[in-house]
Amino acid sequence: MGVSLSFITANHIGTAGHITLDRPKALNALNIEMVNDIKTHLLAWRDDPTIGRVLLSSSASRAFCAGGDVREAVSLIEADPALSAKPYFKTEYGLDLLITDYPKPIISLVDGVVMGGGLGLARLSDIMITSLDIKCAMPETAIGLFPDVGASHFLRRMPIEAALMMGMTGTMIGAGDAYGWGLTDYVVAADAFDAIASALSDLPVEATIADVSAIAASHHTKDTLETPFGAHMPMLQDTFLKGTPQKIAAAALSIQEEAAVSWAQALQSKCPTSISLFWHMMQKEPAPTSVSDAIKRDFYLACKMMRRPDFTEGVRAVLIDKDNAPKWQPKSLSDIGDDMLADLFDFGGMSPLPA
Ligand code: QUE
Repeated sequence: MGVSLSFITANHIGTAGHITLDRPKALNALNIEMVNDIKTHLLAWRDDPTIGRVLLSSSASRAFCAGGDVREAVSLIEADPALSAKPYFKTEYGLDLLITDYPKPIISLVDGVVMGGGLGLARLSDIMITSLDIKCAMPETAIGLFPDVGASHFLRRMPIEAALMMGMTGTMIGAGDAYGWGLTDYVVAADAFDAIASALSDLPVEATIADVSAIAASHHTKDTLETPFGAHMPMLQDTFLKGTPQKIAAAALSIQEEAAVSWAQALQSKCPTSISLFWHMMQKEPAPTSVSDAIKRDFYLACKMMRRPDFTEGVRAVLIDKDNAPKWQPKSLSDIGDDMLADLFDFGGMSPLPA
């Protein structure tokens, strides 16, 4: 009807490019159109000598970004089962690679929900600044996918037991634990975002990451941050360092503490293939040597996982019908053998993510 709606805004302010995610009703879940719009601006600004850096933020305090729009991925699979959701993952991971390799500093300003592909955007940025009030998770095991967007590289900033807890159970953490574990760089009051954005826009074009960091550091909170999970390090080690996913689930079941009970519940109810894939990727496969290597491997894995019934079933159960009762195939951690994992990590004959 001649009305064009865009789910992002892009503004050139001072020496900075500002990209603001603006799809608040979907918690800024990234659809293909948004990803392509972000790419277009990043590519134009990359060669623009009047732009020194790029800021990524959200128009709504409720959410920075809830992840990829996996409902869109599922509708692509239903429309063309042969092509499947390949164009969707190509587009999303393509943006992740562009951010990773971008020659100018990218700074994320993160408030509210930051999950999955949203945490990817935030953490693949050079500097991640969060508010005191974030809800941070890699929840993909709930939908039969796996922690992707380079998570097998960037989650290793944290202690491995914390990375495994986040990726296997999808547990949400707040700003204190994200900072304490090294996932985010700075924590500031949300009402400081405007001052930070304006200071970052006033820097000279040639300003460095160190100049950006100095501005972020000057706003870093003086409050003592709460670290509810940091207080549980021994329990995290007694659970997530116990060996195979089955052993980890058994260890969680044996601890009568609220946090461990919720881990046990997650490990019993979320997708067994997703949980096993993520554990295997973190503990058995060689660690990726760079975040772009991790993203490229994620593309192969996503191509395998989107053709399994668990992905469409998980999205149906959690996001479409919302019955929260997915029927996983296979249905338990004990059903997943080494042969199945070897097959998932065999990328022979597959096409790589285009550079
Ligand atoms: C696991 C996920 C996602 C999720 C929930 C999970 C995810 C995602 C969304 C989401 C949330 C709100 C929306 C939307 C999508 O939820 O990746 O379109 O409006 O994007 O348990 O991986």
